[in-house]
Amino acid sequence: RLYAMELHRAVDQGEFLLYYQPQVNLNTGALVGAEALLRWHHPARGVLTPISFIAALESGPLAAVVGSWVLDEACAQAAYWRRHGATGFRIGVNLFEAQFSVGDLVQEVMEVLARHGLPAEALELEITENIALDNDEIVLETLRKLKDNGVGIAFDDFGTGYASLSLLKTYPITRIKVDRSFVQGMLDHKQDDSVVSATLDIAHGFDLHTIAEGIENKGQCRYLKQKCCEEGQGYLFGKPMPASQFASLIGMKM
Ligand code: G
Ligand code: G
Ligand code: NA
Ligand code: MN
Repeated sequence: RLYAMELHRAVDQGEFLLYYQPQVNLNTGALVGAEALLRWHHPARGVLTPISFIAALESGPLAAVVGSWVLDEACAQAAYWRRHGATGFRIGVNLFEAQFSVGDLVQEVMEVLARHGLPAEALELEITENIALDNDEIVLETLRKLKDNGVGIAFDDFGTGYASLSLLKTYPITRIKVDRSFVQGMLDHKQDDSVVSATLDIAHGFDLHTIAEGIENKGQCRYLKQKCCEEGQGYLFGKPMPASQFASLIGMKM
């Protein structure tokens, strides 16, 4: 595909950037953190979302390199915001599967945290079921060590895969992210509602933290709060935005 060559250039020329989407405590409304989301500032096509390039990136040789960059950049940004007033701020970073098989991810994460002076608790790594299923021995051991070191592990897109429930018992998860497809349907379709309700029940049963994705209106927000979902993320609170814009959202200069 056309993108394979272009991705090399993007890495070399530093064409990737991160957007940040706010995460809030549903009870207090307080900003608790952000998810870092990859964007590609393509010289001809403008700012691209992962939908147009993530498959090419994941199937090529550059996923681990880009993943390392994302981790470093997001941690640097979070450390800066914490130093400038956003105390307790947490950053969510999505992992690529390739990051588990190239080099030592535990060592890399701990070095990045140390370099930026970011406590382990301020970082939450997001994994999907695909990552958990493919490589399970290495992934399991890596995640266990990271969790033992205090790093948060969020199970992304929960409920959309085939094995979400069995993975919960084995994997060292600290938070479930209720997938936005269920959140968006939950007030109109009882099937979606039952997935959301069951997911939150399970999370509570496993003593896991919870966040719901894709909250777009106050009705959804109110309903999730009533179901004791701790945190939320979605257009109601803010779209993914560049760091400069996120900084002004939290009343901070860059
Ligand atoms: O930003 P957007 O909401 O369009 O993201 C679409 C998808 O791309 C999400 O499912 C997210 O998990 C994935 N994604 C976004 N940024 C990153 C990243 O930095 N690393 C990895 N591995 N996946 C990402
Ligand atoms: O990691 P994940 O694939 O879940 O990435 C989140 C994706 O969801 C991003 O592409 C982001 O742009 C998108 N997103 C975040 N909040 C909302 C929302 O409230 N509504 C919709 N439709 N999409 C959202
Ligand atoms: Na994610
Ligand atoms: Mn998600």
